[in-house]
Amino acid sequence: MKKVGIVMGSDSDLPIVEKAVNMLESLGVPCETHVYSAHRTPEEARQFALNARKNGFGVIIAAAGMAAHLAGAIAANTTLPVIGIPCKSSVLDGMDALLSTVMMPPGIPVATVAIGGGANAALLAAQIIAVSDEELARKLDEKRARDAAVVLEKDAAICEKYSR
Ligand code: RP5
Repeated sequence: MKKVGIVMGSDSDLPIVEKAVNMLESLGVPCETHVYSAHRTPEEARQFALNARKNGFGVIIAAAGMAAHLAGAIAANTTLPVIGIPCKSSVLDGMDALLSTVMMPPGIPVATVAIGGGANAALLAAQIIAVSDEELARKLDEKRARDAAVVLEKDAAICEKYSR
């Protein structure tokens, strides 16, 4: 199976990235995680992206906050699918990172998830890999069914308690 590459701009992004790592682990999808910054270590970020396909990656997740150029900078150097996670900073609540990540110019796409959306980034990465992996597609279907069952249990409990 192809690996998911996870890159974060700073180790301060780790709480969000851990959600992605844990979700991938629960689905049995291998990942490799790094701290590379578009601004502080641009050459390492570039080399990671340039070599990602030949190093066995199928998708890259890039998490960054503030002037979040990491996902775009990675996408500029690979044609693998890149998923951006905008991370919330202390001053602008993540709107800065959201716009920096999502507003890519035509030609260099970044699939952007919600601010702090580590779990959905992992699920989207898994869905991309599952295009050519039926076993993983089955695991994703099973997870959807489990998640739906949890909601229906809550519905039954709330319906019983609050219906008059
Ligand atoms: C971004 O700047 C990082 O992705 C992080 O979200 C933010 C702050 O980084 P630190 O100052 O916490 O290292 O590049």
